[in-house]
Amino acid sequence: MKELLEKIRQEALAMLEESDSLERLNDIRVRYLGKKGELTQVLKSMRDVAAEDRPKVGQMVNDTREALEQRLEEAKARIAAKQRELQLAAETIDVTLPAKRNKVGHRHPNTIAQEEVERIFVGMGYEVVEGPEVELDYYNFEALNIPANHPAKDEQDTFYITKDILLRTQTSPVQVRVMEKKKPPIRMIAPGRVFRADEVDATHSPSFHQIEGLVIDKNITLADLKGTLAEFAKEMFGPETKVKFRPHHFPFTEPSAEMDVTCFKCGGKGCRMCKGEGWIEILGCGMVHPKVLKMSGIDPEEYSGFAFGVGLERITLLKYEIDDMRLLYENDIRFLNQF
Ligand code: 2U9
Repeated sequence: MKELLEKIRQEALAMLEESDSLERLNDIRVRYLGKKGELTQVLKSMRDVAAEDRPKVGQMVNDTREALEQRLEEAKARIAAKQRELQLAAETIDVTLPAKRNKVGHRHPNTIAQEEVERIFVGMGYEVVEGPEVELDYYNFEALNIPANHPAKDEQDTFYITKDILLRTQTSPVQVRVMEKKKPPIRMIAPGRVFRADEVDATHSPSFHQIEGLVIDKNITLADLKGTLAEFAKEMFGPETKVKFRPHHFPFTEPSAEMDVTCFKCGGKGCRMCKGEGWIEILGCGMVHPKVLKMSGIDPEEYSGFAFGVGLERITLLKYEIDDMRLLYENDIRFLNQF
């Protein structure tokens, strides 16, 4: 028995010395100490040992078991340390290598133009306000003095969801909601997506963006409108930019006008950009109609205001001299990479 135990011990220890993986260690453990392992078999055969020898033999089996378990643990630690060493060597990072550049892309030209407009008005103390793209007919039309029989309300121009709910055709409803909630003074711009049932071409899309502005306070006059928009034009298109106002009509403003800026390409002489005119139409504007103020709970006797609206895509196309609006929506990387 003693010889057998010594043989098992020598054999197992030699195997442990030579093993170089945790899987191999496990195999050795199972082979000697497992349920059907060699040492376990010896333990089972104790029945055949004479009663007076049993304690001694039992002690020897236990010693062998303990020795094997201890060596097993040592081998485990040795192999784990070796593996960690190899792993660290394989994962060494050369911090002197040049860094790989991350491709992060950049903002869309429309976003760049929108943020530029926002920056200018925020600098003049305006708040940027957003509102829902799905709107009530009341906020999109009624509250803006656009009566039921107005051509803009025609099914052809507006995407209706139900009789009373639609996709907003302008961002004006955002301003109406602010007027209802807030006592003047109000100084805000409302940028956002709007929808009109237009066919797609170089200058039209069923979904485009506007930035509208609204100022309401005591004693606001046409002079405030002109001064503010002239300043905006200078900041946006260059300090030499001049503006001119042509009378126009909008249901929500009275009087109303369209504003042109001197062509920032030729300075007003006339070129391809301004189609020889020297002037480029930029936005619509006017003094807020007293009816519009009244409908949203602002007393037109006490307060007055001005409003304006800019088509964002128009500004983007001009700024970057792009001749087709569709390019802004196609997301062709060869086009977008240029900005
Ligand atoms: C309230 C009162 C008045 C907003 C205004 C315009 C003039 C205008 C166009 C520009 C190009 C629309 O995208 S476009 O086709 N907009 O000309 N918008 S005044 O007037 C308001 C807004 C809200 C309560």
